[in-house]
Amino acid sequence: MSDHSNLRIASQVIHAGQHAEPVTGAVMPPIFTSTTYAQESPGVHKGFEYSRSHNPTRYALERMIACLEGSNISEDTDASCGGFAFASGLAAMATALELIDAGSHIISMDDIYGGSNRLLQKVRQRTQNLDIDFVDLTDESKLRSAMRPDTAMLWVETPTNPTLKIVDIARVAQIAHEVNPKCLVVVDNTFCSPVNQRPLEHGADIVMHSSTKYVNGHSDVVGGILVTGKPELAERIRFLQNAIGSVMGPFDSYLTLRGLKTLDVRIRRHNASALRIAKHLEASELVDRVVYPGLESHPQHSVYKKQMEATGGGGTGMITFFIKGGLEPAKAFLETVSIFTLAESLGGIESLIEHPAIMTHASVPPEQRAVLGIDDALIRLSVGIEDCDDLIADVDRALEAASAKMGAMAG
Ligand code: P1T
Repeated sequence: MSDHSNLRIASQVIHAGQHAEPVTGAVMPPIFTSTTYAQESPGVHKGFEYSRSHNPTRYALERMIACLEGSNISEDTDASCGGFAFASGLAAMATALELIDAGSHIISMDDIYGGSNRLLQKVRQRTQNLDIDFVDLTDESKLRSAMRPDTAMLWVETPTNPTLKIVDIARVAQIAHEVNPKCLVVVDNTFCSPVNQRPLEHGADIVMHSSTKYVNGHSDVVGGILVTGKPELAERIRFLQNAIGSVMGPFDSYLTLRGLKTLDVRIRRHNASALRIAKHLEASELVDRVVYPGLESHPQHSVYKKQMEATGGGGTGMITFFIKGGLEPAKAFLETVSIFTLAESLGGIESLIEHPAIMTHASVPPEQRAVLGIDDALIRLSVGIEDCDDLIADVDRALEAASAKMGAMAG
């Protein structure tokens, strides 16, 4: 296989880690469904024994995402170049958490996906006796006071779900590694994809994705990814992926690889449309506040400029905004849109809209939601790749409905 690490990302998403299938020359990898592989003599085989441990279709996806995230591990060192695919984003996270011992101290970003929060607080605190501190990692002094010499993991999500805070990965990785060089810095890169942000380049040890979102991009596969650029960590993750067994299946691996091939063109459109819509919402007097990395009003806009790629827009297709008047106008907005679908999830080609307090973040304890500002006025948009003028017209209709509701409430 030729080295694709020097290509630009728009070329990498087509070629990275890919080689023609050796028997037939097929350009796209076949979907290898076989669960097991014939051996010539006990223990003598072609590198494939059993499909949980090794699957050629999954390897093709894993090598691709590893290269996109900037892992330099060669195929000779690790069969999937430090990339690992799982049955879901949470399965990837659960496997990453197995890298640390029972009773470990872990610091997590305070604002993270509700399901990630639930896995930490409602499962691993009990089963792994994890000692977890939720910290606002946009404030370095808070991280410095929370870090301990034995802190085993720093869990970063950036931009965060749903309030789109941006954590300076290089700074927090440096601080964590200064206090404990062995602390594993893991970055959930779901809201960006490697086109907009590559955390390994900023000092993270591991990148995680819910590939259900931008990486697959078509809202038809649930999956998760871990990538590391460190061979020793890759060996440990490979062991855990096989030992725990929550692997991505061959059909899902094929679909996700197919989706990845258009990642660069999709992301360009997501970013450009989201920037336009964010500016449009910011100009509306019915909206209290818009949070979007590419807007100068974003509190961490300077970190965005340093760390994320704008890629034709503002660094992501995700927008969060607070509508005036609270829950009733918010509901009117959510019920009126017709191109945006009211649904959980994000990162697909179709536009989605949701209400985090009632939907994706209902599992976050209400006191914590209040501190994070996930209130009834907060609406989250995942801007798809439809014609942006149609999306803006849809937003305008919904704003009118919200305005009518506000008028009725005042009257
Ligand atoms: O749903 P799953 O593939 O298991 O991934 C979980 C996950 C992890 N990390 C982030 C940042 C996420 O956004 C998610 C899933 N999020 C949603 C379903 C959502 O609507 O926010």
